[in-house]
Amino acid sequence: MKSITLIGAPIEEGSGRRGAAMGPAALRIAGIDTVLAELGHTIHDDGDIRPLPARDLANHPGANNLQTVAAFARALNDAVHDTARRGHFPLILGGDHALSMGSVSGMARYAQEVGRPLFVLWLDAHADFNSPVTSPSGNMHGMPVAFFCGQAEFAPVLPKDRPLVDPKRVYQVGIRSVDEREREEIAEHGVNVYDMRAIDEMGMAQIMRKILDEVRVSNGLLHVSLDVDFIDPEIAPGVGTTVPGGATFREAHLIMEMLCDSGLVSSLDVVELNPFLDDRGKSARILVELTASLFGRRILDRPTRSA
Ligand code: 6HN
Ligand code: MN
Ligand code: MN
Ligand code: MN
Repeated sequence: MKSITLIGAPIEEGSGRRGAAMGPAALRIAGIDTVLAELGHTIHDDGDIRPLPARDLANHPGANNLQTVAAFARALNDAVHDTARRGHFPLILGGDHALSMGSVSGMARYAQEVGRPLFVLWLDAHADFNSPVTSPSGNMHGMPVAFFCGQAEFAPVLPKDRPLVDPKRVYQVGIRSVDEREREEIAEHGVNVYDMRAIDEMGMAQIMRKILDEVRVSNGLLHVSLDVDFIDPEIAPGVGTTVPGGATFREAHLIMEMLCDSGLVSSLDVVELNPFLDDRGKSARILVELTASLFGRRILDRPTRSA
């Protein structure tokens, strides 16, 4: 059983619209803490971080709301690192995907201290490998992967000498919407991409076995970043950037079940939930179910519920 620390990160300034700041509240209302406690884990809820904007940074034309995004990145870099050092599992409740600039950087620091390589499983419709130079929108939730790989150094958001993630240890699964410059960047830097077509052709189980084998042979830590838009919008509509043709309910659960069995996962982001766009809490509930699968709920343990 694990000691899990919930860290709410109500950021929406990294996305192009309002609503994701309500994500942590919706995940709590959907019962994320009770579900995990019922599985036998110890839950510490650290509440929501509410950092003041980073006024030391100048506004940047290609990085919308940089001061707020940087403030969350700095706060999470520290909170996630401290949580992992205390021996707890950091579970970050988003908030838009820009928060992963901080959460993944914090885990990269921790991984370096314990002398293990950090791998990242990026479950998303998008590659999130833009920079202020390449981004068509300027929205920083499209930039976290480039950032924690050291490929978007345009402002002193975090120290330049911080531990970075090797792009060859990033595995993107579910991808189906990539910008032109992003496509060149992920190819150039060797990011591992399993797009929806790869899932169709190979099946999720084979993809996950390959990824988990890589992490295992390297004795790595695995950070999982789950963007709501990874899942098909028919079943998870509560997100601002829906793309048709996403993962099914079972594909998403299978990933979580295989991750649980592997015992390799060190940390998790649940991001991009926009309760304002959701359909009566449907997406929040699916995210809670998926999190439960990652922490040990099995099909035969799922209670029968009346409709
Ligand atoms: N997300 N590639 C687009 C952009 O604006 O950079 C979309 C990014 C979406 C980000 O879903 O986390
Ligand atoms: Mn994303
Ligand atoms: Mn996305
Ligand atoms: Mn590059």
